[in-house]
Amino acid sequence: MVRALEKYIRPGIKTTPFCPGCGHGILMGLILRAIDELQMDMKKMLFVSGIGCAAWIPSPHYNGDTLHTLHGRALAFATGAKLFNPELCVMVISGDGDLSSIGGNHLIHAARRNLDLKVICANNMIYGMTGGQVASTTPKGTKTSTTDEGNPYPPFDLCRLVKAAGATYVARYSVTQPVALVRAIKRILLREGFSFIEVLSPCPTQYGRRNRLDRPEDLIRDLIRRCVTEEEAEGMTDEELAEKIITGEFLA
Ligand SMILES: Cc1ncc(C[n+]2csc(CCOP(=O)(O)OP(=O)(O)O)c2C)c(N)n1
Ligand SMILES: [Mg+2]
Repeated sequence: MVRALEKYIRPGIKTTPFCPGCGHGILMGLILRAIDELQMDMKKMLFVSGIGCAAWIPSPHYNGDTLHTLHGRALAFATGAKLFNPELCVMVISGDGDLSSIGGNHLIHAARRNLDLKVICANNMIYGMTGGQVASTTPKGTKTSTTDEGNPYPPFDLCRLVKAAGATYVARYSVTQPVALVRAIKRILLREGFSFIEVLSPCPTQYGRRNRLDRPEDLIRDLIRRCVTEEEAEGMTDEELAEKIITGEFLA
């Protein structure tokens, strides 16, 4: 992370818990870059996370108010904080398992109510912190510690899910698209209503090594190869699209 962003890190923090090649550290820096570019007042912000590797992104690293809550319940805490103090800019940063597996019901109902919350879901498509179990976002066929022969079920498309539920801003970017991602984070910081960004974040330790992508650069290259825009996707056959991930702003 560049020195200019160090002021946003809580004094005394020297390391992060992230493995080499984990995308969560990249995301941690990009959120701070968006905050810095907008000169947001950290005293008017609250960062809420649940439990998981991704939940460590704001807490304890960010030098502001953070709530590190219960697994799956980040949105419930965020809702309470926002209702109690509507002036707060409340940003939820948590994992795919936390927000959409155990926390899936909170996610759809927060979107349905169009609560003024900024939600960033770090999607590594697995339960990283607890040993690489299958999640609601794990692609069909993927090997995990609980699906040795490949996940038999299709994953949630989180963007379509929250859009259908009532979110008013929905986007998906990968940590390999930092410029577009920072732009999207700035947009949600400046708007009102339920805003959701799904951020694809590689996990070499739990996802990669079971799926022949064990070196950090393999997963990064794989993400760069697979991410396409909606326009690029339009000209592709179903077969070509099967392994692609469509990124961009889906509702703005
Ligand atoms: C009620 C409850 N159930 C299960 C757990 C165990 N647990 C902690 S984190 C986690 C999964 C986190 O996955 P995700 O949100 O995707 O974060 P990642 O580690 O992948 O970044 C699980 C199952 C828990 N802490 N509490
Ligand atoms: Mg995860």
